[in-house]
Amino acid sequence: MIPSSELILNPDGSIYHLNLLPDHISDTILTVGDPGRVAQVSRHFDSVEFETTHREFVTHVGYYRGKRITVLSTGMGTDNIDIVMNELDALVNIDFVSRTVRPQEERMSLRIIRLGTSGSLQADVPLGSMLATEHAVGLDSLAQFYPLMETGLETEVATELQKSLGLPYAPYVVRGSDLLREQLGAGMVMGNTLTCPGFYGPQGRSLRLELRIPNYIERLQNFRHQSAEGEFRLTNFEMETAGYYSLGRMLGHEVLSLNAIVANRATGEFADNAGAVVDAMIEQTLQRLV
Ligand code: R1P
Ligand code: URA
Repeated sequence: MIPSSELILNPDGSIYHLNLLPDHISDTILTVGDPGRVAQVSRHFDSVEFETTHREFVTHVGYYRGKRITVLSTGMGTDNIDIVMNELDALVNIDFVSRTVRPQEERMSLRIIRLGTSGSLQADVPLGSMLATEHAVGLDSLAQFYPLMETGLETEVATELQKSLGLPYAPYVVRGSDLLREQLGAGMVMGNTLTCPGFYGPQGRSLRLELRIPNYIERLQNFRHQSAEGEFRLTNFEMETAGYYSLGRMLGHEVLSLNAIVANRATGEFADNAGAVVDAMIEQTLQRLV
């Protein structure tokens, strides 16, 4: 039995941070960083059957062309993704009455799709692109606390990137769901996404503080790893994807991160129509889900 200090339920039986009951969610979940973006998604629904808000976690559940879909905001950073992934998994794979993990044959695999914004690292991934993440590279520390199993290629990339940046620790590298990427990412740029524990220094932005790693952006732009699978390069920055991909692998959920490119760090531009780029990605994803 999982004690109430570990599996924390609110007085109405809902899970602690997300404020959701098991019946509230669907098997397909769209996640966004910005709480304001939840309505940007659900305004396309035929109807909304349930809404709740707790801290940065805003949830709308409804129907899009007859398909039940949950859209949920996560806030920023992989620390929030630790909460979102563990609590979503608990909603489907833990019995809240007996406080026990469901047997393997009763466990459910969710489809979780991040619809986020991102900054491109490469000049040939321009503003307005939509990018589907193949590998996530975590510069944050979340996966250090879990038994993440990495493939040979993932470990090689992590080790080389650590060397190339002179980092005191190895990043973690995780490939996401090929199935979801092929289904929802068709025609998009396929990329390898660097998940950073911050928007400024960790993404090489220096306003008043100098950065410790010299030529940080150039090192990331020029990083290459050759393998039988081809050439690996880093394409974009954001703040959540590696959290999703690592916990998705360990918990058994299909996860995909889709990125609307709103900044380009190679050319120094920021999109003046970021909202429209995100809208296009939302509409295309909804259409592909039904
Ligand atoms: C930073 O501005 C935020 O934007 C990106 C980053 O991952 C970070 O959360 O994603 P969202 O637009 O989904 O929040
Ligand atoms: N989100 C990020 O994390 N970085 C960017 O440059 C743009 C959006």
